[in-house]
Amino acid sequence: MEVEGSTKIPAVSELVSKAKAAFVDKFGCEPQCAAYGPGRVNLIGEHTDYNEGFVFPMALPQVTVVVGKKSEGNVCRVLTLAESVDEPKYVEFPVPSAETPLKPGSPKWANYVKGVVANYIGSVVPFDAVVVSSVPLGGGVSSSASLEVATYTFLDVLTNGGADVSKKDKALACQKAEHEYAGMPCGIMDQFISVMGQEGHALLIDCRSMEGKLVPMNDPNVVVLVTNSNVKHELTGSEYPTRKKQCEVAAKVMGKKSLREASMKDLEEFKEKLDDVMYRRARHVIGEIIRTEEAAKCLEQGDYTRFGKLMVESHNALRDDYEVSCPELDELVVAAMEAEGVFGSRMTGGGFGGCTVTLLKKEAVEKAIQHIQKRYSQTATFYVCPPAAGAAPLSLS
Ligand code: GAF
Repeated sequence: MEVEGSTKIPAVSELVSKAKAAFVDKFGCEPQCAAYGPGRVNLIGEHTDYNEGFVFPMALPQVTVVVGKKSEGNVCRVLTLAESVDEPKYVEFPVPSAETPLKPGSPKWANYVKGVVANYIGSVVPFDAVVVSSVPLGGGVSSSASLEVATYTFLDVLTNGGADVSKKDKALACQKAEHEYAGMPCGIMDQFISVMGQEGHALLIDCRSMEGKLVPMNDPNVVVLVTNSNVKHELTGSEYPTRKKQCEVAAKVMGKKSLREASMKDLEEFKEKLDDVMYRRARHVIGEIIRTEEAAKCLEQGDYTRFGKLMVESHNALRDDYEVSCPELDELVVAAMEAEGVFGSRMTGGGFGGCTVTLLKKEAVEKAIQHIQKRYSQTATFYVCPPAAGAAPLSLS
């Protein structure tokens, strides 16, 4: 869909051509196989996955592509063309073994690849590969999960394996890669949706049972607008584990395994035993889990007005109780809510910068973009994003 003011999302085939040309240039031969993993936007259900709650993301048409070939010897060689990643953009590392275990290090981008290689369920063979991506980096739309999942799917194709490994186990292996190699104690949402997304659907994920329910999202009159604030406050890294810990402590104080088990009534009952910060963190999570389940029902019923209200409630709780928003994201949400035809808007992802997600009438999108940009103090980037498919192998012909 071409929309004035929005950035065109490159087709996957374009990324493959780019990666193929770079592969020939770097390694002097044609790649044999390719795979991709999408980024994601979370419609609602923020900071609930590591509390065993509900999340409601959809896969994005922006993807990471890996193309490559088995190689001789014992070394994996990877070149990335992804923009704004740390240098160097080319790395070599051994196929992991007892004698040569992999370790995270620098450059940081390669840790996601190495982490997946180390956690791959099956035996890894040496390979040469090129990575390209259209997922905005540091935008809170899971560029890292898309790289992990693309790498995992690429290894499946490369080794003709993976057939006996469930999608859930693949997502869990990629999550482990992120924990161990990027030091980010993330929940399961990003890897899960990157593996399991389906075109024209959002996915309600129950992070306790690990079950997903696909909800159709294919009303031709309604669109999802992802707005990149183009700011990233370097707080996510340190603040994320702090939030996770606060939630665990709050659950413990209430005698619960996780905040999923706690109700608003429990929270009020234990108010005196929780300090103000912990109380507010738990209030966001408990409220957000309720909002997310309701939002999925609203989408099924086509009740976009209520869905939009829940999005705004979610944003406000993330801003005031969970304290993971920032002035730029707040500005974008206020501006979006002033525009005509907008049902709802909120920050999406970990927070402290990155993107907002807005649900609005298709006929209103161009004017909404103009309005948001006019009111935003910086330069935003806009993407109109139809719900896309999860990771898959790609043809090279
Ligand atoms: C990051 C994490 F990786 C996810 O697991 C999730 O917790 C999200 O922040 C917040 O909802 O993307």
